Amino acid sequence: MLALAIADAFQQRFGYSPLLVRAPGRVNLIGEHTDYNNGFVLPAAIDKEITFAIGLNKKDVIRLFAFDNDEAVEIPVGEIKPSQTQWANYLLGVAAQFRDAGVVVPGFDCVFGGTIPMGAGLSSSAAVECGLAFGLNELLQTNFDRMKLARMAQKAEHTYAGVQCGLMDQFASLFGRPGQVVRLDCRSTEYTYFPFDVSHYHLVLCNSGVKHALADSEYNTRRQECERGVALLQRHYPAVQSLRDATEEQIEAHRAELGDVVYRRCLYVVQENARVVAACEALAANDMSAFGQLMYGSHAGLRDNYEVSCPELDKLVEIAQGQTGVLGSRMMGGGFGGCTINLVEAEHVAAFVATTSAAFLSFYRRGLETYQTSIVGGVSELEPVTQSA
Ligand code: GAF
Repeated sequence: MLALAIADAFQQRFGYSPLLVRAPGRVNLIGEHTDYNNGFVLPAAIDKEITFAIGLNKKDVIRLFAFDNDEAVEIPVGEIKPSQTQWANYLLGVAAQFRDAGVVVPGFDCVFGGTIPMGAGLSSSAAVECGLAFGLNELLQTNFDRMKLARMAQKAEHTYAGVQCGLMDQFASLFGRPGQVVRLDCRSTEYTYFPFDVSHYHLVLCNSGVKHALADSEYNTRRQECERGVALLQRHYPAVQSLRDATEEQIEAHRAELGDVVYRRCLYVVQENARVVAACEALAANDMSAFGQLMYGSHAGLRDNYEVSCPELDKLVEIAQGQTGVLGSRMMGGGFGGCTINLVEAEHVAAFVATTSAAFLSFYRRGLETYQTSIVGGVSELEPVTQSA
């Protein structure tokens, strides 16, 4: 059991008993690149998680240990700053957020490891940030609420990982509920849970195995393109504070002024927001085939107008489309690689996995990893586990 191994590693390295925390990764059913445009998203926390052992060490040092790659980083508590070691930045960024919130951060120890595949678009980095934020909040008794912790984790990603992400991933990791997806309004931060019936429909992830080095810089570029669109639209419509406030008609009316690229980015975001709203109505009405059609529409927009897909993701969606029992398929997350998410009728899951894997193998000459996810609760403390001597 992973928690036992992590707790053991902590005890052996540091000689005392830690607090244990689990933090899940996420899927997003629909609503991509809408979060930083003040729009809607529809994520859920999944049973791929990071486990943490954390404790205060009564020394002036932060000692971090990545269990999965057997690497340690130490930094004096008075000198929290970005590290050369990428994984450490997700943790140090969170410590910096506590410090910047006026908390005197004492020395602490953290061992972490997990089952979220890296670079698969399942938000392993947000899980790392959120798990430590939750753990420090407990140990330091700072009483920040979950929304504040999500924002601190998001800020850690901005400042220490250099990705100007929205709130979705951190929100999903902290606010997940078993068996439910959650629609977040990223403008008001109001959220609504919807039951997701896993006895009839499964969410199957297909990992393209692609991780483009450009993903982070392209992500930031998309965000800038949206901001440029808002600035131009605002000249004509002062009420447009973000793309959430814009309409397709407004974007069409100023197509030439926006220019082709910014026009298509804005159009995608406005249409995707509308798709999330429609998808939630379909979910509430249990109209899963309408829901699936919206997923296909999302993929087409991400591929053609937002231009964040890649050939492997497009191929996976193409292979899925038309298979018996497949209601919807699309790329998920930031893009440029990672997974597709597929809405599949329960009795057709085995055939879907077999057919898709065979088609992918024959096209790319390499195997396809697939994950059948279940929807779990957000970040929580784990019961202490029995440790070996
Ligand atoms: C990444 C980001 F971290 C999220 O905030 C979100 O923008 C997503 O890409 C795209 O929807 O996961």
